[in-house]
Amino acid sequence: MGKLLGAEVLIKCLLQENAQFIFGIPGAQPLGITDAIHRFGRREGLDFIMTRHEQAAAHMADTFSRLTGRPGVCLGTVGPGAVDLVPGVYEAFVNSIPMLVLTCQNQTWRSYPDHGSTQGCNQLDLFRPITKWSAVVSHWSRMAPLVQEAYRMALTGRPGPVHLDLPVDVLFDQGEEEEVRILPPARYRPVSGPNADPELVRQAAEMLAHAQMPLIYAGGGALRAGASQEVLRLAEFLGCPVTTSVTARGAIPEDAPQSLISIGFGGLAARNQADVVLVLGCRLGAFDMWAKPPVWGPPDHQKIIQVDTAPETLAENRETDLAILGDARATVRDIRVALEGTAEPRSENPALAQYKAAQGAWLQNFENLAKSEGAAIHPLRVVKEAATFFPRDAICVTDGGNTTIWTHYLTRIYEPGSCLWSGDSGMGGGGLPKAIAAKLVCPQRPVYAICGDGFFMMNVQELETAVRLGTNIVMVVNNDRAYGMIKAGQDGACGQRYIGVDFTDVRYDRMAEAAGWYGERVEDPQQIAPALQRAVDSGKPALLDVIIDERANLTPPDFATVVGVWLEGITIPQY
Ligand SMILES: Cc1ncc(C[n+]2csc(CCOP(=O)(O)OP(=O)(O)O)c2C)c(N)n1
Ligand SMILES: [Mg+2]
Repeated sequence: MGKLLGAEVLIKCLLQENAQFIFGIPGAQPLGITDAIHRFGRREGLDFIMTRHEQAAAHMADTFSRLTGRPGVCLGTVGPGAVDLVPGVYEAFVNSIPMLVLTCQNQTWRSYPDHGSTQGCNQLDLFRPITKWSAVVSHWSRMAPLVQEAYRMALTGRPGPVHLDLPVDVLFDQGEEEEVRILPPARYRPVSGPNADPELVRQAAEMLAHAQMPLIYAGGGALRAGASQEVLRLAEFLGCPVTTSVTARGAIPEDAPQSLISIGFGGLAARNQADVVLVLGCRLGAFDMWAKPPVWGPPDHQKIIQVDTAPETLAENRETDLAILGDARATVRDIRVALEGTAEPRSENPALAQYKAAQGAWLQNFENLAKSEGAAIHPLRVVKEAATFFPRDAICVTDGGNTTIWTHYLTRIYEPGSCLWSGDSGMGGGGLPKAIAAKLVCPQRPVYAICGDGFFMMNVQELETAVRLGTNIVMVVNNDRAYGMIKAGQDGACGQRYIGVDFTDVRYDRMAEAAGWYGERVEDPQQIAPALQRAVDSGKPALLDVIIDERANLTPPDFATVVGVWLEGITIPQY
């Protein structure tokens, strides 16, 4: 046995977790890490993916996690590199996405507190509010135990990003290989569960068996747990509908017989009228309308069974009738097994057909708008053409203000990890890096992104990354020359006094071409589908710069509801 650098111990621990990639930008302090990847990491299955901004690296690590279930890893050098990671880490934190955030740090003897080093930064305090856990590896001997603890923290309870700060002297320090315990994950963290208390499972089964109109509401925890099949089996047994939170689309196929689209009238009615709701892995936050009336039923009439891996999430926002600590997939399976032993399968609840009919009528309005042949392209036309063009297993990324709202209306999602967006964080700018990472992680699946022109430009530097990695994605930029969503707010609330919302005309297609992409500007609605075909046929990453009807983009559906989520309780004076 020989000597190992601190950086080598780190890489060996990441290899145990099958981390596959470190996304980031190199620097002087990370030299030990990148060189270890070059010398043996790559050969053994861990590569370095360079981005052109650390924010993009964090979004890519988040995407890796969503698509593989394993925490993505991102890296920034001390000071600026660490600070640049923040937006992407924030998004993962808000959405409970497990991730390992690595930052390099100046020498232990001149940090905490820093006293004048270049790039000096208190990175522990920087990341504390946007990670679950944050630690400095202050000695070579602590590297393996702290990496292992980081994974344990990221993956247990409510999952989320964790942060390790790596001083450069520790990374280059050497120790005896025999003194370090590089272990397989099962030796230092749970690899499944937790399993629910059988008595609570029995009570849940009884409540569901006696319900008039049960409903299953699947959140991000159900998505992460891979609960799809179990949820559908339970719904079949109960003959009941299933709907998801807007951030857990794909937890069940949206065309499954029991599925009601999250934002659709059917799904909303079911949420309001169900007498027992089984909530799976969901915090019941603002986008869930806090699980309170008028959207949900009042607590006296609607019982809630809430299942979560995080005890602090149970009953956080809505009082529960039964709180169960447990993994969504295992708990749903246990409830079904308990039901099969005590009750008969139920025929389909008659309400489901009514909800489906309401959903169909609601959707029809948008389908009609999407057929619009007007010279100015309606945003829904773009969404519909793209959703129709790409196959069922495509991954759809969306990033934009009103563009994101439109995209949710006419895309249908059929499997976990197929709808990537900022969710509860509202974080703009992740679209391009997420699409690149999705293609890197799932090269067999078509990946397309529908982005607003505003948010697309927030990480436009990654155009080069896509070419370098050979990730042939299709990027559709909905070009209204504006921060449309904010302009819409100024339209409605500020008497059309527009400020800080209008752009000049930019040829996004030519920017993409300059980076080696296929690019095309689309101004005729009839040309959207042929342009998508040319994009795919180009054999390159491809960008369609679609000039959309800027007036139409100011009036997305249910805009007042969305604004109501942000400005709840606020009265805006009229001038
Ligand atoms: C990083 C970030 N900055 C600002 C905002 C506030 N914001 C919400 S929507 C929006 C406009 C987005 O414009 P665009 O991407 O062009 O989409 P559009 O609304 O025009 O369809 C802005 C600035 C945000 N959500 N995220
Ligand atoms: Mg815009």
